Amino acid sequence: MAKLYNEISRTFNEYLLIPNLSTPLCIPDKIDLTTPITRFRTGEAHIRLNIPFVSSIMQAVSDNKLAISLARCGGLSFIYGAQTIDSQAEMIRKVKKFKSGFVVCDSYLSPEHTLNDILRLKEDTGHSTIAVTSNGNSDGILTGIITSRDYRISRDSLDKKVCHIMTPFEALITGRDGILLNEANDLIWANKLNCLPIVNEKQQLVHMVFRKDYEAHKENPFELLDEKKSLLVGAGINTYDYQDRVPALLEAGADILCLDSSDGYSTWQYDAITYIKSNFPKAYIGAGNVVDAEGFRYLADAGADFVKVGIGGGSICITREQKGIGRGQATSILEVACARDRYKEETGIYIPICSDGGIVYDNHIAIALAMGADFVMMGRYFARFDESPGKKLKRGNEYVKEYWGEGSNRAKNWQRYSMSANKDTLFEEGVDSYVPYAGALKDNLSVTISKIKSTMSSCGAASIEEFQKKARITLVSPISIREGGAHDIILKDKDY
Ligand code: RVP
Repeated sequence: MAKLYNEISRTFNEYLLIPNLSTPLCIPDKIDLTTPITRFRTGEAHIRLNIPFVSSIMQAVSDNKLAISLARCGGLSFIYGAQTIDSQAEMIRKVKKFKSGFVVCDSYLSPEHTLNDILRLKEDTGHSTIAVTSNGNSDGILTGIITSRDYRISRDSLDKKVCHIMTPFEALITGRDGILLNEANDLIWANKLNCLPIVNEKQQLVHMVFRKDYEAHKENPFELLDEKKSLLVGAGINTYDYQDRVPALLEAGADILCLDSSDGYSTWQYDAITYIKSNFPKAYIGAGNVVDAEGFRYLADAGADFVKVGIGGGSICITREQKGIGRGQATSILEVACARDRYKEETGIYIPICSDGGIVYDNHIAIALAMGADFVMMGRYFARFDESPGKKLKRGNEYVKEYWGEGSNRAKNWQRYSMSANKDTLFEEGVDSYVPYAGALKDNLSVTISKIKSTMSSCGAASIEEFQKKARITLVSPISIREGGAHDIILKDKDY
């Protein structure tokens, strides 16, 4: 007969935290949000995030642009794996090459192009600074720079050639490749420049530094950096082509990998982890997703560096509806966190767990951490921002961004869902949707972080570890949940 669980499977929304004594030791400014992402024994080196957020392994979420923005704020992205090995490796390379304040130019023309070409390119890229090179490509010799101050649309003919519009190389002040950001900024200020092209010994353009970015790059205290000062980045992999994909991603500089599957309690994940650990002993690899102690233990024994928890809770996910499998996210985290703590007592090894999917409100993040998650993975949350790959569209009076599940027909990520190498998925486990557009990642993240710190202050905790030890959590009735929002009043403004 089937085993029937006695307890109800619950979500984050059904719980609240009871405040503890707050003291000057846990005011928001003193709160440390760093958290482990790879397994360790006490005192052993391991990778830590500076904030407990990672972005989902999804085509609508984690490309190189979002990865750069999130790592600059202290979190980490797992670049989506449902793409060719080459293009995923290229995205990883772009993140690793990113240098704060050094912009990679995306607008090139040759001296023979015309003002018309300038206007068209500006429209396409949204950027007004254009590099002029001998062949019109990034590998040509830099011959000049164009900015919008170099031409007047009302006076100049659209046929006017770029070579007559640009500021020629000889008249430019440039920096040498290898220059430090503060040296570049000194040159900008001393020469009253708006933009400083950085060139290599072959006179090719390698970067540009802009005056307008000065403030933005002065300080990013939580940037997640490796020992060479490059941003950290993760990559999603599958259980089918890892023998080819993993070496390419590691070669490109991926700092941590994650097996991406809707159901990770499988022999395929075990085999993939043991293969990767024996062939690339320095590689870090997360695995999942699981929802119970057995699943956790299986992947922990296989050698997973972290374990991802959650089936069916994602905002775009219809796995529970389609297959009847899954578990409430809160119940899953509580059980897996216990299993993780037992594993630590037994073996001395701490394996971080990640709560993946189903975060609707910022308070759910705090509750997930309090329940034992070391960090959270979010898709919908990040899909709303400028930096995500989805298109921004206007629907009625509001702006939205596209957000589609990896189990949708649009994503065609059969490797995440299939248990055989059958590329024809017969049913969808995800939907194609919109999410409200929310602006820049950094602005939104800073509000979310303030809320989490404020919750931790109320609970008397100055670190995530302390929060997990001290948290007191209560189940709430449906009526109490209703009481949690504004109620029994007439709201003046719905967007409060
Ligand atoms: P959410 O943050 O609630 O949008 O959930 C994102 C998570 O949902 C992902 O990290 C992944 O685990 C899961 N997902 C992604 N695609 C699908 C699907 O199509 N069913 N589910």
